[in-house]
Parts: sequence; C-alpha cells; structure tokens
Amino acid sequence: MFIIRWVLGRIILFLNFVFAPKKLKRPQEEQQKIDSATSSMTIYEYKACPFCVKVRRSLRRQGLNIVTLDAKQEPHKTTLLNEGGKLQVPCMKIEENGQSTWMYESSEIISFLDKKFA
Ligand SMILES: N[C@@H](CCC(=O)N[C@@H](CS)C(=O)NCC(=O)O)C(=O)O
Repeated sequence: MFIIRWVLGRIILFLNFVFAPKKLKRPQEEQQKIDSATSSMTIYEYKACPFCVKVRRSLRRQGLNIVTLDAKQEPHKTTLLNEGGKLQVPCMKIEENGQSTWMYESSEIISFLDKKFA
C-alpha cells in the first residue's frame, strides 16, 4: 500500500512538473502589495498529496507567493495537529490581529484566495 501510494505520488509530481501552469506575472509594485498581504498566510502540505498539488497549481496561476511547510516534518506536524485541530493537508493558516484561523479543504482555500486576489 505504501509503495503504491509512493509511486502514485511520484507520478502526480512528475505530471505537475511537466504540465506546470503558467505563473501570473504582475507589475512589481502590485506584486509587492500582494506579497505583503499573503505574508500572514502559511500553507501546511505534503509534497505529493494531490489536494496540495491542486492548491500549489492555483497559487502559481494566481501568482501568489505563500510559504508552504511540509506537515510530515516536525515541528510543523505537531503545530498543525495542536493548533489547527487535525492532521489533514492542505491547511492554510491565516494570521490577523494576533489571531490565527486554520482553513482546511483545498477547494475552500482556492476559492478564498480567488475571491481575495482575483
Ligand atoms: N477534502 C480534503 C481532502 C484532503 C486529504 O484527504 N488529505 C490527505 C492527504 S492527500 C490527508 O491529509 N490525510 C491525513 C494524513 O495523511 O494524515 C481536501 O480537498 O483538502
């Protein structure tokens, strides 16, 4: 089972690399404003998770530079579990006014970012 999942993961990564979406290019000033807005966001992910790949592709399409953390590694795994509430990826942490919101579900993350930055 582990081997099958590992092979499928590599296939997903390979296809994602070959068919990488075009990264949106913005004027530098506009991109800086967006980078500043996204600096409060972090995405916890697994590299070969298909839902995480879907989110990463969307980030590229939207030209969003959001930091991603590997939730298989410590301390990110424990942080996600303890602060987010469950070990499920992708999960986006949004920090605002000293408060953190943890958003699970790839479709919800993509549509949130689409609405905010489209
Ligand atoms: N409906 C969720 C599915 C996410 C999901 O199933 N993620 C898997 C990895 S591909 C997960 O986190 N499983 C828990 C684990 O591996 O511990 C989404 O679209 O984000």
